[in-house]
Amino acid sequence: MKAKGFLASAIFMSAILAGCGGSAETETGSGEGKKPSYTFRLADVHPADYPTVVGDEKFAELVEERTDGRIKIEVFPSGQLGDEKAVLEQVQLGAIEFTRISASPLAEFNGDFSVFGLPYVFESDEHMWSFLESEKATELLDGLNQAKMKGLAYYDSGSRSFYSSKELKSMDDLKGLKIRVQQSEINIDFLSALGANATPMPYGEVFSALQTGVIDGAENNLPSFDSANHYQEAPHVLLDHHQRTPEVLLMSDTIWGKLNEEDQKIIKQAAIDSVETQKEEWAKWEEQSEKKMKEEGVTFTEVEDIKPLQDAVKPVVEKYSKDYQDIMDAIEEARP
Ligand code: BDP
Repeated sequence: MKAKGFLASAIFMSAILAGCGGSAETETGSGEGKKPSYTFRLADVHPADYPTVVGDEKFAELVEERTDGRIKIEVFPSGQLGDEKAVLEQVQLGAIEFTRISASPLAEFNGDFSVFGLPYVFESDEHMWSFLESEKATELLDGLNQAKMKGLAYYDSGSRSFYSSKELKSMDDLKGLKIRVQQSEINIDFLSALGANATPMPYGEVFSALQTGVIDGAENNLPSFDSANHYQEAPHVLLDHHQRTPEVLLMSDTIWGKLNEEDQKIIKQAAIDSVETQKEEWAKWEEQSEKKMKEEGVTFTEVEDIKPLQDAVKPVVEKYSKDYQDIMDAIEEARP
């Protein structure tokens, strides 16, 4: 069985390496002035009008403009190229060139990224951004090259809170509930510290798992709760803002290494320049989703005092953060 599995994946791998990945390289101009042209793909799990995809499109537009059309990046929204974990594996191979991804699944590829899964460490969006704009956060992006990825920029993703088909009036109501979480080890420890059962699964499966009752709830920011229709099945929201997990725009390091310096610079700068558009769209969506959810009859309960929660999850934060005290210090320093 094992050998068969290996053979199958070896065939699959060589199919990818043989060029099923979609990047095409040609050369334009002649003689000394020859410049390479490429067509790349960028994967995102969200629908076309979602703020991250608007950011992706802005990035693609800037790259195309600044290379006079030599580098085209085609954005594939709605998880068309696979769930986030599968896409990351393809990015490592260079079979998918770009992706916009949540920082959470990156923890499996680079342990430092689990910092963004630590609960209640950022007190506000302002705190998160002041960290994301620090040197330490740039170092974190750069560290992704060990996992064959090139981190380009952070995008906004607000804060994550719990929601359920069952009434949620306080954190005690979470006890015993099956809650879908992003696929990371930290979330399993975090939920069990709250007395809930973590059920990791890909984002694209959450809606039907809520419908069939496989899970009692999930957790996310409001734009995702809205655009993925989770509110229809889980209309009780408990706003505890437990995680502020940014989005990351990244590229396959294998492909990055094949680009000349001029193109690398253009890509890096275009990613940075697309952040503003994404953040503006994000702010719009946060407001509009909240308004829409209220009109749809979703109930919201704000958790006023997070201190007892911080105490409850302290062992979890300590367990993971001891591996990167320097990052924790930088988060502390970024506190507004
Ligand atoms: C959303 C992120 C998306 C993740 C999703 C999740 O934007 O990248 O796939 O959460 O919960 O907020 O998995």
